[in-house]
Amino acid sequence: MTEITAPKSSLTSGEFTDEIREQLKYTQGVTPEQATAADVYVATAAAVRRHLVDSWMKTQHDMVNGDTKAVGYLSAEFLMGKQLENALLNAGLTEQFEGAMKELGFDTKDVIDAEYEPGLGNGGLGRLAACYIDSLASIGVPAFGYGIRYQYGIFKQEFDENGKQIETPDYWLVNEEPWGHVDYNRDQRVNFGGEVVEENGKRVWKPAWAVRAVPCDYMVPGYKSGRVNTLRLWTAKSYDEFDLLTFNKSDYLDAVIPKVEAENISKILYPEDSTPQGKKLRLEQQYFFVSASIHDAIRVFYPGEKNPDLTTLPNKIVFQLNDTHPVIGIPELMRVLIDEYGYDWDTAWSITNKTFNYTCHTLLPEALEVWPASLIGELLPRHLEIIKKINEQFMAELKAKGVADDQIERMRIYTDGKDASVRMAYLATYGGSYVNGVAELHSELLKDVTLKDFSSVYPDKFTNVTNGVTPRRFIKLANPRMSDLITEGLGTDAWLSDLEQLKGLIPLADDPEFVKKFAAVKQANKNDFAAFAKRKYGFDIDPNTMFNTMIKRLHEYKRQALKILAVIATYADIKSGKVDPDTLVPRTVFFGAKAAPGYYLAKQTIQLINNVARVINNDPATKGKLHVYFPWNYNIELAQNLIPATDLDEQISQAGKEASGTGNMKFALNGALTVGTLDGANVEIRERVGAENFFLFGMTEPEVSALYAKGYDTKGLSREYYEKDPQLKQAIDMVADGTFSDGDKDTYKDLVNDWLNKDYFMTLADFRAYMDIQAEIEETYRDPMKWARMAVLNVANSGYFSSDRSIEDYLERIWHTGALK
Ligand code: NBG
Repeated sequence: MTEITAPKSSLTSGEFTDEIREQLKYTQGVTPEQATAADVYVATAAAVRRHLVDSWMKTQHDMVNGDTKAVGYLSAEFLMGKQLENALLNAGLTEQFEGAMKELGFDTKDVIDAEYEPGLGNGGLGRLAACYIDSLASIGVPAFGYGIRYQYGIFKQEFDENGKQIETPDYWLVNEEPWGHVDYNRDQRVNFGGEVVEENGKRVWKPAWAVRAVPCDYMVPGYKSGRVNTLRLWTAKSYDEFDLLTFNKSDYLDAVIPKVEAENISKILYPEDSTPQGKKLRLEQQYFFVSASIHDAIRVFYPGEKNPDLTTLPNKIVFQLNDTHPVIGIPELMRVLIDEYGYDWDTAWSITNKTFNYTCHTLLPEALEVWPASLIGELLPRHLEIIKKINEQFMAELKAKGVADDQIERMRIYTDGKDASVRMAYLATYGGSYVNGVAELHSELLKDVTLKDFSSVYPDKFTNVTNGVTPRRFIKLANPRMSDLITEGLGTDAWLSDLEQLKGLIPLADDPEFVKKFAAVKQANKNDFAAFAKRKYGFDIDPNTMFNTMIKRLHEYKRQALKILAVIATYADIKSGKVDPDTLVPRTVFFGAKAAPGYYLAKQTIQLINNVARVINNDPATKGKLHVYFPWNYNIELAQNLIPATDLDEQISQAGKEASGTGNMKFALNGALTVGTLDGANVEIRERVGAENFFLFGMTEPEVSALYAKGYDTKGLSREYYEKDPQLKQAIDMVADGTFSDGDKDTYKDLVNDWLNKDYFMTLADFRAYMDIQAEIEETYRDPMKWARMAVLNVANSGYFSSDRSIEDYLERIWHTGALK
């Protein structure tokens, strides 16, 4: 085995140029003169991979042969973002790349732009998984990310001429994808359907069909660790490419049905699940990648062994269940141990229990998956038997512990009766060792509300790991100017692997020179963003306005509606002459958000925002004072460009609804100030950056609960807020009267109806507090040095929110393992 290769700082630009030339010639088959930016991108990717291969192999070798337990991060989503710059950074080849591009006559931007961003995730949960595998590799913990290589990622968002969201398929594999290595020789068979029969006193699953799971491996290079882990994403293939008999009968299309059915499993991220077929496909996906991954881990850790001693499995790998999507892994491992390897139930249970842990990422009941037992029975009959038996054992255990009958009933994993179903969160809580929430408040609410029955019986299972983000991508790559300034301020760049070192910036907040430089960095980033937005979207943005940003999935609980109502209210005040626009802080408001295709009110909100933008941006009355932009298709690239340019970040969810948030961390770390509620990780951000450097507003979680108890959403109490607040009333009336729909009063009627009669997420109840805090924000912004000082203190005190720290917490509290020696 070769030694761990430290980043190749010794490689010259000239040598790297030659390596790229060689790839162009032998892989791409083009001369440097013929090459396009896309060719150079592919060739560079291949050249970088070569520098990572030795470390990758060495890491795998040490993982299997050493005594350090590995982590298997099972996740339906990995939202990786573009790979090239990150791989260059972690391979220590950034400068060589810049030199090589000069020599070859290419603009680095064009080459980086040629990469198509893979969208194999929806939002925070998938991006968190990507940050975590970056940190695992950077700390040197051996790990696999296990997931699905969807052929289509999250939809591509466009807006039509009415401002409505249009979803188009995101065929990210349209061009050569140079990062993944498809490994047909390490495939796995995944069975489905059929029945379970009794044979020699044993339950035997006779599946009806099978698909072939083919892994595609992505290297996950650590930053300056010399370690490279693996992201293994599975593709579904058919064992029957083609049915010749059918074809010969001239049923050409029917001949490929089995192939199409098999390949559908990895076709698309989160298929619409409002139909029974959609539900079935989702469960198929979940089982597909989890089953393949579990078998893969056994193959990796017990190479060539016919009768491996799987009682040692928990010493080899610990599986983290990223939300409920991979929870079918618990009965799957039981089945593998009992049916395939002959272990008795109790031994299998003990192994399984030690091997799995569960992270919950939500408090919204609808996001905790519950599967109809009939569906599990149809697709995975043996698993349903095992789940029922787990449930029996569980209930007996609870009884033995003296738990009251009504509580035991509430805690059922498997619910009997005609709508029998399986509660995946409960299965995960009982079936694994630990359960964690993703921010302190969230973990408390999980313990005290959502999973209260469980925490009362198994208090030691519950813990918290507050989310984090990787500083490599979200500071170093996204914000090179600020990174340089930080390095200058601290006299070292060691902060990139130990983010708490940012604390060293605290004294510099009182150094006017440093604060001025910091403000200049922000301004330069804003100028850059304006240019980027012009290039990409055709927007004409004034970089000398306050950049006020709200980027995240579109959901009622996140309350984009609150933001847009506040914008409308300000607009109305200008129009009516109540406010002299010259007294306002000029502001550009940015939204970025995708709405789930079937989520009606979320889509109406998008349409409203687009039309508010259209009306305001074309009104001379607000010119230069208030503008709204909604760049479509929000993705990692947009985040990396917009976050460093933002002055004010919106984290305004209804308290008690946002499990954590991770955007909030990225903004604070890039010197944006936050306006936010006491929700999710906002609470911890505020604690750390200091209450005086955070714009807090709105009801707290207990206040929200109290207002529900009064019947806020059921008795239509929101209308009282509307009636008594003229500014709010005017804003809503403008939405209703057609101001933003060319006079049509019907366009937003469902949205308006919802606000006035239900308003479950209490947008109206928090409106006044929100307007008041915005006034305070304006006052603060008028003093640029004060604002910049607060921003410096946000950066200096947010080091805790590095995903390296989150991983250290997982290692200590849940995984009980560490870096390779
Ligand atoms: C999301 C939460 C966010 C959180 C991310 C990552 C799901 C189910 N949950 O608040 O809404 O930051 O997970 O933990 O996507």
